[in-house]
Amino acid sequence: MSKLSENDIEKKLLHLPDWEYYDDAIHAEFEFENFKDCFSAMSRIAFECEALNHHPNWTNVYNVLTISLSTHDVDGVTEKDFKLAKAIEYIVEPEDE
Ligand code: H2B
Repeated sequence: MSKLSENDIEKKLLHLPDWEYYDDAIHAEFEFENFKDCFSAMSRIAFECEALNHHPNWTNVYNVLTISLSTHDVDGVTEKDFKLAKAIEYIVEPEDE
């Protein structure tokens, strides 16, 4: 899986308005009603990560989930990160799909 150029990443991000690119990764923050809803989304995302064999750097504070996606193997962003970002969007904001 090859590292995408900054230009390619910015073009792809036009379809993913919740995400931004900096520090060789794409980042998003999602806020939920409460901790239960947040952790429930995290569990669903975790299954998707296992299915894709691609895993986020993430932190959770009460009802907020902060996610960074990059491909460690290439020290940058690849198609794998976009595939996972789209799966996360579908889980977190299904009405937007
Ligand atoms: N997740 C992420 N985000 N980047 C990787 O390079 C990566 C991963 N590599 N999950 C995978 C697992 C690799 O370690 C296994 C062996 O395929």
